[in-house]
Order: sequence, then structure tokens, then C-alpha cells
Amino acid sequence: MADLKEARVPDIGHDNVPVIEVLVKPGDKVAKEQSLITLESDKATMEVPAPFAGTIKEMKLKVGDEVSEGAVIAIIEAEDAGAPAAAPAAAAPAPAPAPAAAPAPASTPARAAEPAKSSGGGVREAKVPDISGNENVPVIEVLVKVGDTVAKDQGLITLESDKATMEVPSPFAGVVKELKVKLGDELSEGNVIALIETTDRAAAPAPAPAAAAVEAPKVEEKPEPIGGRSVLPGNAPEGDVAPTARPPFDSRIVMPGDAPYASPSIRAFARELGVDIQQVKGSGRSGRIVREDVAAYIKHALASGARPVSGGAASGGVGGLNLLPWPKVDFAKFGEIEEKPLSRIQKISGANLARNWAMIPHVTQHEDADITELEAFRKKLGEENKDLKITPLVFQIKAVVAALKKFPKFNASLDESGEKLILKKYFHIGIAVDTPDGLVVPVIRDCDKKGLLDLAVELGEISRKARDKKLGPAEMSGGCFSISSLGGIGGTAFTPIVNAPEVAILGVSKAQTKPVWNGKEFAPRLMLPLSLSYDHRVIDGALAARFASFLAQQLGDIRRLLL
Ligand code: CAO
Repeated sequence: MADLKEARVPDIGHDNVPVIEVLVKPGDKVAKEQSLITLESDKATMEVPAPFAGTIKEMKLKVGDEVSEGAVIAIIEAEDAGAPAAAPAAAAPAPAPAPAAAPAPASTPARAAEPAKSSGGGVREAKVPDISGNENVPVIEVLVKVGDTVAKDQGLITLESDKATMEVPSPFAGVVKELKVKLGDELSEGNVIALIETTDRAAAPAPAPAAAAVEAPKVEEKPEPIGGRSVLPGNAPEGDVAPTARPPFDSRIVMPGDAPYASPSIRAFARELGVDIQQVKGSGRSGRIVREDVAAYIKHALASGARPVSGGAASGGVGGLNLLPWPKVDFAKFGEIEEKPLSRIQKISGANLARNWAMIPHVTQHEDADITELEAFRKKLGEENKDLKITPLVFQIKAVVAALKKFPKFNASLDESGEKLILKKYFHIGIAVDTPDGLVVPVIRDCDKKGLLDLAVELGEISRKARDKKLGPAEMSGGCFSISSLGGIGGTAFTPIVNAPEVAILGVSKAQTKPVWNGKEFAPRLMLPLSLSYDHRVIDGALAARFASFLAQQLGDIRRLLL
């Protein structure tokens, strides 16, 4: 017989608290302590965890329901086969008794604001109050900076455990003299957050620490438990989610009106996607940020081609999307290593590639061109021009020019606003050149006006200059479209990164002889793999397929290149 149990709302310190999110549905398998619902009072947003692992059989609550301690959230078929089965009601975890520590006296030392030892006069320490026994809770936001004037109760920092997010307010009004914490620090009760020069006359005399406590929390502002295993402890028949004493904690857990205002799961979701929650506008009740807001924010950032806020992997900001910091690893711990600084070119091209990769919605269209005839012609041309290196690349440049003429959207750039397309009437082609110091992209101008031999000469020159580090910035600007040829090396296909503000790039891999069906039989043909990456904001898939197939036709019948 199935072991059906009820998951109930624990002691939450308030009655009639609205359900603002239902995080699971019937059929879902939940782990012990996985969040089931999110409740939100005017003071706190809190997720209620499952007291045991199992499968949700029935949800008893929906968004908008108002609940108090003891309300049944869901019927869960408990996973623990060993546990005795019982009728739901009987099996229900009894709501935990009201916390032993009801709001403590106003002058609880945990909340005391002590004069800073190092500073005289009105400079006082703002400390982390009792956070329901949780320790080492990470700082996810620092809401003030040195020099800021803060009001009493204004949020100083936000702490976030895996289950709750809360702002720690300033216990007194004043000017922030020194910040003692930074993002990522892990704090426990008593840690000093900041030194504040008080302007709060009532607070200024600073009696003995215990008596210097800031105002008593209102009785209804019961401590809001955060994080870890003791979140919302009332639902704790299983032992290790037992209630911790909940002395008063006068900070607010994500107060409406303070930005950002989002539940821990939404914050985690935003972090996963590299979104700075501070930038997201909430559309939920009282401006609460919901999942859709984060998704809409990303869509908007991508659509508007947001500009980078900083470069480099470590700083990691792209447009509105703030990426996670680069992982810090002590590689020497695992074996012998050698450090080698990146070249200047690698740093510059790396930052460009990272921006382009993150900000351009890329799609790559693959196509094979039959270059059997072209190759025969190229060899003949080479024999006639022995002093010149004529590689397949010059033919590709010519074919690309023809395709750009036929599909002008590929010879275009989005303007900075992302709302206007600039169509170019010239045909300057960038060629990715691999050098010992990294990748550079010199530009061959007016390729439409140059013949194959001219292009071969110029290609030789720019490749040489690139490798000799002799290219000037002017020779690397003004490109309309780029070609990245790895054909001399190998490979069957790859996904080149669009070279912004261009909207497409052609990747070329190594031509290979393949059996191709000619309608009667398989014939050996020299096939050239083409990989066309494009900016999907500007070019749609059908257009890209047409462009790629047109390119293949051009290369397949070189007479067309003369048209
Ligand atoms: N299929 C088969 N063979 C090919 C080929 C292809 N698609 N493309 C070139 N070849 C052959 C050439 O004909 C040449 O053969 P020979 O030695 O018999 O004459 C040989 O491969 C070497 O060509 P190449 O690479 O020297 O000359 P190229 O004109 O094809 O390319 C250049 C010039 C500068 C583009 C190239 O040297 C280069 O740097 N490529 C790398 C670009 C790159 O790194 N792209 C990646 C960007 S994303 O990280």
C-alpha cells in the first residue's frame, strides 16, 4: 500500500499568507527539502520545502490561496518504503509547535548596534543579526557604498541561502563610512557589515551594547528563517528539518518596493542564465520578479543587441547579461603547470569573439559545393601563373561577392540600436588569417572590381603582412562579410563566429572526393564543405539556405562567376 503523507505549512509566523508560486505538480518526484510552494507576506518571501522525498499525488493549494500554519500543501507518496504507511491524516506531520523563541525582547544582544571599537564618536557597527541560526550565508548583493546616506531600516546587503533571500537593514540612520563585506562573503550572526556614522540622535548615545539595541521588532515581524535545512521548520517530523529557535530578526526578506524583489528560485534561475537580477523589472504583485520577467529580459537584451559592459572572461559582463565570474582553480594542485600570458591579439580577438558569441543568435547552415571543375581550372591557372599561389579561397571570394549581390541582406549591419539595417553597396571581404599570435581579419577591398589573379596577389600580401605583424588598423576595418578557411588544414564542418557588426561569415573546410549520385551512378566528385553562420536577428533560415545553395552553385559552375 502506498505511503501517502501530507506536507503541511509549518510555523511561518503569520496567518493568511498568500501562495505566490506553486513549484511542483502531481506526478512530480520531489527530493526531501525541495521547495513545494512560495509564500509571500508583506515582509517575506519564503519557499516551503518538502519534508520528505516522494511523488506528488495531489496539490491542495493553488496560487492566491492564503495559508496559515498547518494547512495541507500536498499529498505525497513518500519514497521511504520502510516507513509505515498510514492514512494521510494520520500520517500527516503534525505542525511543529510554535517556536520556543517567540519574539525576544527588544534589547536582544544579537541585534545590538555597538559603537565601533576603532572609531570614536558616532561611528557604529551594523552587524548581521540572528538569522535563525543559519551560518555562512552568502552575500548576494551589497546595496550601499561608502559615502551613502542610509535611512534606518534601509537594506544594506542581501543574504541568500538556498531557500530564502533577505535584506539586512541598517539598524540606524547615518552615513556609510566603511563596508566590511563584499559579494560572495559568507556571513553569520554578529559579523560586521559596515561602519556607519550615525545621524540618528536616538541611537547616538550608544549605551552598553545589550541595551543599545535598535528598535524592537514589531511582534508580527517574527523572525524569517532563511536557508539551509532549517527553513520553515514547522514541517519537521522527519527530524533534520527541526525548528531552530527563531529569535527576532528585524530584517525583511526581500521587501516589496526594494529592488530586486524575487524569490530564491527566481534568483537562482536568473543567476543560471547570467542575468543580473537588479536589472530586471518585476511584473508580479508589488513589482515582484517572476520567471517570465527574467525570460523577457533576456529576449529584450538579445533583440536589442546589448553592448558589452566590460570585456574579458573574468569580468564577464555582456550587455545586460552579467555572466558568472570565471572559475578560480589552483591547477598546480593537480600537477605541473606553466603560465603563458595571452598575446595582445589573443586578448583583443578573444573579447570580440566572446561578445559576438554571446550577443548574436547564431545559426550555421551547412552546404557542399561540387568544385571538381573549379579545381581543374584552378590547377590550370596555377600552372600558367607559377609565380602566384592561387588557392580555392580566391574563387570563394568571387562566389561570395556574387551571393552578396543577389542577397543584399547579407551585405548589411545592424546599427547600434538594433532597430535599423544598414545595407552596403561595396564589397569588402574579411579573411580570417591564423598567425602565431592569434587570429586577425584583414579586409580585401572592392572584391567585386578585382579579378581572380588580383585577389590571389592581395591574399598573399595580407597573409604575409598578418603573419609579419605588419597589418595596420585600417587594413582590418570596413569588412562586409568574412571568410574563415580551414580548408588547408582539414575538417568537415565547423561553426564560425559572426564578426560583428557583419551579419554572416562563411566557414570553409577541406575539400574531399566523395561518391555523388549523378542520376545514373555514383561518380567521384570533389566536394567542398561550406558552413555559413548568420545572425538570426537579421537573416532567417530560408534566406540562409538560399544563400548557401547559391554559393554552391557558383562554385560548382565557374562560368557563373563571370556573370
Ligand atoms: N580544401 C582543400 N584544400 C585546400 C582548401 C580547401 N578548402 N583550401 C586551401 N587548400 C589548400 C591550398 O590549395 C593549399 O594547397 P597547396 O599547398 O597544394 O598549394 C593548402 O591548402 C594551403 O593553403 P593556405 O591555407 O596556405 O592558403 P589559403 O588561401 O587557403 O588560406 C589563409 C589563406 C590566410 C586564409 C590561411 O592560411 C589561414 O590562415 N587559414 C586559417 C584561418 C583560420 O584560422 N580560421 C579560423 C577562424 S575561427 O577560429
